[in-house]
Amino acid sequence: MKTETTTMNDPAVVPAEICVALRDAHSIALMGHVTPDADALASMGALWLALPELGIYPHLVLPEGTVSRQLQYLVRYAGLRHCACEDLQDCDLIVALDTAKEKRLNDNDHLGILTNIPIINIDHHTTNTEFGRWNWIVPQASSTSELVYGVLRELGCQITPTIATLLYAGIHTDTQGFSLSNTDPHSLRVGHELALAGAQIPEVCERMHRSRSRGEFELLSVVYRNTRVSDDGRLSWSTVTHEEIQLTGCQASDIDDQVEVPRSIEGILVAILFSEGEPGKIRMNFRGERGVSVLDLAGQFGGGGHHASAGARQRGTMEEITNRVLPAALEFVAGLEMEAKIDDCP
Ligand SMILES: [Mn+2]
Repeated sequence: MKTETTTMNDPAVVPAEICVALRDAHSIALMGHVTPDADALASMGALWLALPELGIYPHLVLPEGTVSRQLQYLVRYAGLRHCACEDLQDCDLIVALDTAKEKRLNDNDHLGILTNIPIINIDHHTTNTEFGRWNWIVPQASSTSELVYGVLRELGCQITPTIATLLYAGIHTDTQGFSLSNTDPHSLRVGHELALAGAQIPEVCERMHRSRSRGEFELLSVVYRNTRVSDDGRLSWSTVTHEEIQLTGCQASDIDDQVEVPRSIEGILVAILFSEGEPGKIRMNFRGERGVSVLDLAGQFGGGGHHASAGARQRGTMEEITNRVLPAALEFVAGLEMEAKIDDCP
């Protein structure tokens, strides 16, 4: 289907066409990406809660079993409910949120029903393929939640404390508590406005940072134990095999931000976590520090995402994939013209 708008760059300017399309719709399917994170859940949930006020009937496509244990509190808190297939029969619009590619949509059984329905695509992934009829892709935005906040404001929706808490959780997570390089005046301003609207910040922080299960804690200890650093101190990586994940009692959906463990070492420019959620399928999380873009590196292995945060998947054993990826990663960091240490930290 023909693309009607692609507006980029400014998280504060909501394309008018998107608001018109939302207002004109009768029944909407809200979708996020597979293994939804807090940003995807919050973006979907906020629209789901807010749109009925405008006489628009949204349906959440959020198949059972796709939300990690750590994020189920958001589902419970906002009372999010996965729609039935028959609910989607009358849908005249899809809103895709936080999803870089159409095939990453978390839609399982629904795809058949939803073909040929126009899509509004709201996202902040640099590698978004602009698969929608209307695309609002803002790589500079901290999160899709930040963009959804703008949409709700533009539509004149009330930002209830529940909606504020959801969106705050989305922004908080994608900025890691406003600590990553995507933290800027606009994301801080939206955070501020959400706080004023009643976002439950201490609860979000406790859920995000101090609510690990024993299994997730064990999984982290495996990631710490398996962390390695290159001789030049620029690359760090860790691995978790399917067997190791199973031994901790965790599942593939529990692999989320554990790449922060190898990333946390001083002087690291690129960190990678290799995880085998399903036997023979290796997922890679790439992170770049101090402005280093890992997009090209992830792209070499069929992946994508953001400059500072990208992912890829490959089939093979852990040994095969690390043997394939690590030489490329070592070569990549060796080629970076950058000192491995910051001398004068703020
Ligand atoms: Mn996001």
